[in-house]
Amino acid sequence: MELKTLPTLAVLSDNVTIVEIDQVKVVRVIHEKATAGIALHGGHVISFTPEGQEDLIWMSEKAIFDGKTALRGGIPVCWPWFGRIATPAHGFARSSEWELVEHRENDYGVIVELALLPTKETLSIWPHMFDARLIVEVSDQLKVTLKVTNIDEKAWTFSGALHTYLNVGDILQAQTTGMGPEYIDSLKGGEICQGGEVLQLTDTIDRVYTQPEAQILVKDPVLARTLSVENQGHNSAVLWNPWGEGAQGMGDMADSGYETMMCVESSVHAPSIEQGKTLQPGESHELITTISAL
Ligand code: TA6
Repeated sequence: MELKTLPTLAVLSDNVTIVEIDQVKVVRVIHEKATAGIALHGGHVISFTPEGQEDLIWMSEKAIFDGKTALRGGIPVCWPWFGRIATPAHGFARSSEWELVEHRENDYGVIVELALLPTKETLSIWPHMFDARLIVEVSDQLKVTLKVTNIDEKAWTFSGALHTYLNVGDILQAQTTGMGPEYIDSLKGGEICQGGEVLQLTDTIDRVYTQPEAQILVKDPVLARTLSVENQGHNSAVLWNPWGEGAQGMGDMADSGYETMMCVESSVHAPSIEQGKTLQPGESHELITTISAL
């Protein structure tokens, strides 16, 4: 995503400006360490490009920036649930308007904080009071923290994911390690399976790995780098690629889009809306992903 050339709508500081892509406002960070974009629609990171690198994040050239549709690519914030266990799929956070609450910067990098608070609409979908923050730290690496706090008088339960689309040179050549030995295969009706150590994809994949290692590595010989994903506050890591047929079925992904992306997600997976992580009134939880190129 070429952010640097977009016209500036507002200047917030030396490193932080607001730009617009169609109907979506984007917080643009330009720092000597890296450039990044965070859309207010969805609280959605759409780009992270450390100086001298290709973007680490894949964004669909056909993503729909109409301010309503969830963006295809980037880091969708799936919350307060993951998947199709309720409607809308992956929760409402990724299609809600977030608010920019803070930005700070120094020589090390820039921190941008967005907030999502309950509205009439969110309460009609999910009747709970919450305070959700997305803290995006842009430096040599990208750290994204989804911090959710229960500000209700009763406990509530959530699942979710930071659904990162990684940018790879060629999916057929990318080698992934660290996903762990066991996965739930969403393409086989949730069957529990055992996996190999090195994954090199040749077809569609949709798996929830239940024992991921602390660091997941994606070796990319084409872009001559290895991407590192380190997750915290999760109970699983999802690996997804729709492959050709899946891409053809999506209006917002080019038919060949699957060839250069791979989702490696930090997830709190749950089989139903009643299950997941429960927060008592006043309690918070942080779901984190840290991404870098080695
Ligand atoms: O994370 C994997 C997944 O849940 C897949 O099942 C796949 O459908 C994908 O997310 C994308 O979902 P979306 O609703 O964005 O089309």
